[in-house]
Amino acid sequence: GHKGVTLWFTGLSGSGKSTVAVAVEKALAARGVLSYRLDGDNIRLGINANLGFSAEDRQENIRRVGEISKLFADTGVVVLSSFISPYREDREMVRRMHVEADLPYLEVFVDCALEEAEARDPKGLYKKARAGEIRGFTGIDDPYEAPAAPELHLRTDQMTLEQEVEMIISNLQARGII
Ligand code: GGZ
Repeated sequence: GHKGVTLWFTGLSGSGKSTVAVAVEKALAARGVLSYRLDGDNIRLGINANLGFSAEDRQENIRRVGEISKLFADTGVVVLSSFISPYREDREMVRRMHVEADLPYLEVFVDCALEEAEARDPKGLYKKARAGEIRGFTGIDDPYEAPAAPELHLRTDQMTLEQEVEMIISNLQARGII
């Protein structure tokens, strides 16, 4: 059996948050562990369709996703939440929600140099941000506050995906979560 937990992936656009979460989801499924992924693609089109990218909207995005993550974790699911979540204060709010509900919470810093994320530019958004076609883009003309003490620190510009998955799975095992 296993307990619920929220793994909170934070990092720049293009850092690899979703890629790692998908791979961890696969590894968990292979072990018979139920997980669920939350990210901008399923959240910002649905429940948070009314939110943009101002500091206030990002905070509300993170607050709602934090509450949703908490509810899933409370049912025993391993929640994989991938959001840039650029503000330390917003991430600490989500951590507090979980601590107060006595639910495990692990912050995963998906750390990638801006130059590398920008070189990847899978959706061409950095290019648009540099051209001024998108304003307030994280890392370009909007802040990203790196975590000071994440439970897990993945350097996606230096590690393989397999190493990253292994690091997360063994950490969950060491904590007795799976
Ligand atoms: C950052 C933006 C922006 C701005 C659109 N800044 O690479 P993506 O496309 O798929 O990931 C980014 C996603 C970020 O949504 P989050 O909900 O994770 O952000 S936050 O946690 O800050 O609320 C990017 C796209 O949305 N995108 N405009 N201005 N990313």
